[in-house]
Amino acid sequence: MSMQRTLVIIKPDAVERGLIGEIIARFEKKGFRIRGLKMIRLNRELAEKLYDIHRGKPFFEELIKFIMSGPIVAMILEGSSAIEVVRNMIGPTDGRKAPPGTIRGDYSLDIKMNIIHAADSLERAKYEISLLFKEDEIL
Ligand code: FUP
Repeated sequence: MSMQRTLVIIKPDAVERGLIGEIIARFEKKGFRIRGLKMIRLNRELAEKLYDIHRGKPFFEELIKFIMSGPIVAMILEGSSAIEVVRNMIGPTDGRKAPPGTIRGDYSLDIKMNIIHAADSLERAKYEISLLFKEDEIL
C-alpha cells in the first residue's frame, strides 16, 4: 500500500446545494490528509485542460459549461492508495446508478450534475494537481 496524492473537485452543484462540509467530512473521517484546499471558479482554459481527455465527445461542451457555472472546491487528498480509495468512495459516474453509500449514490440523480470529480490514475492526479495548485499552495 503506497501513499498517494489525488485531486478531488466538489462541483458547482454540490457547492450550490451546501454539501461542501459533508463531502470534506467523509474524506477526513476516512483518514485522508488534506494537503491543499481552495474555492475557485474555473475559466474556460482551465476547464478544457481539466477535461482534455473528453474533447470531441458529445457531452464535452455541456460538461465545460457546467464546471464553469459556479464556484468549485478543489482539494488534494493524501493517504494510502488514495486514488483507488477515493474513486471507490465517489462511485460510478451516473448518480442514478451509483450505489447508496457512495458520494454520488447518496447525493446525485444525474450523470452531468454528479457532485464530485476525482482523478482516476497516478498520471492524471499529477496532471490535475499541477493544473489547479501552485507548489506553495501544497502543504
Ligand atoms: P468520472 O471519471 O466518473 O467523473 O466520469 P468520466 O471521466 O467518464 O466523465 C467525466 C464527466 O463527464 C462526468 F463526471 C460527467 C460528464 N459526463 C456526461 O455529462 N455525460 C456522459 O455521458 C458521460 C460523462
